Amino acid sequence: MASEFDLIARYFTRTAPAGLLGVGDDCALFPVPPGEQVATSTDLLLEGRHFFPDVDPRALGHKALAVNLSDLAAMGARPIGCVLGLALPRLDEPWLAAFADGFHALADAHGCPLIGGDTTRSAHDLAISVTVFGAVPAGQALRRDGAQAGDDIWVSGELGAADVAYRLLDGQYPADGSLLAATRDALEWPQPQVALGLALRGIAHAAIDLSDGLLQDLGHILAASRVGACLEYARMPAATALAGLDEALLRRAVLGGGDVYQLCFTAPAARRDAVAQAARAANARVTRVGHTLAQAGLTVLDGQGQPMTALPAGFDHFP
Ligand code: TPP
Repeated sequence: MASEFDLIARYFTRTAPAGLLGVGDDCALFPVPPGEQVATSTDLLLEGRHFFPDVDPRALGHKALAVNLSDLAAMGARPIGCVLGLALPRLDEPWLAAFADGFHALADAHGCPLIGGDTTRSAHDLAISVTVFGAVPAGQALRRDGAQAGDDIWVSGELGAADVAYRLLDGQYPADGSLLAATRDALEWPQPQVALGLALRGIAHAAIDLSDGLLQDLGHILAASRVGACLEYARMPAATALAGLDEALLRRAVLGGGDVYQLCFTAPAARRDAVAQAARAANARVTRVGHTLAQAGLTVLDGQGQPMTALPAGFDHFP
């Protein structure tokens, strides 16, 4: 029978990069370059609420870190390292090995080594908590409160696929194997836009990731920055896989669908070329979807230029 220490040694201990003290002591240690601030964020993932019990453990390991790296991306912070808390209802070593593989692969890809954490047995469902640490030059973080009236509003990547995959797996939509195959990676293998966040430092006025859906998350930027916005639905980068979807469901997925680890950001209209260049450098797709206004409120224009009514609400744990 493996002890907690065996499990940690087997699956979660890697040689820490030079200059860091990783797994093994009571605390991890990492240096912060002079003139930089630490950016930190934590996300809890619960079975049944954030993921289905039968999800591929490799994908789950990837996503547990990805949703946290996405928060660093939204702030324009460079990853330093992460810690992992695991509450395991049972000991299933093949499951744990696959989970650790998915986690470490993304950690390696982003230079964000696992430097500590805690593993316990749980009498309840599986719970995963990841905390990331990043660094950003003092005063240069992308925040929610920096948008100015007249800014362009941009989103990265495509919208809507994760919401559709979730509703298919949840049985809210009739089974559709080809639609699920075309949308599932967006839900289970999100790619955090860390390089884009870094490239947007000094260009974007404000940024956020779209974990709770475009309208809700953009709403946070607008509230913090005390501005309003007008979006054009026809400009939205709806995922190509959703081409045949019913129009009302498509709107809900694109405007309200959560679990999208892409960025929404604002930038001055005079910096469009700089935004395009940043996106190229980061190998990211960006789309201009509207602009901010001095007057509070959020309007979405339909294809005919008319304000849409009954806008979707976005994701809420306590609806
Ligand atoms: N139920 C399951 C089983 N899987 C899902 N992916 C969802 C529901 C949908 N869902 C879960 S969390 C979430 C969504 C859309 C949004 C993000 O979660 P949250 O805990 O609010 O992350 P944060 O915004 O704090 O980063």
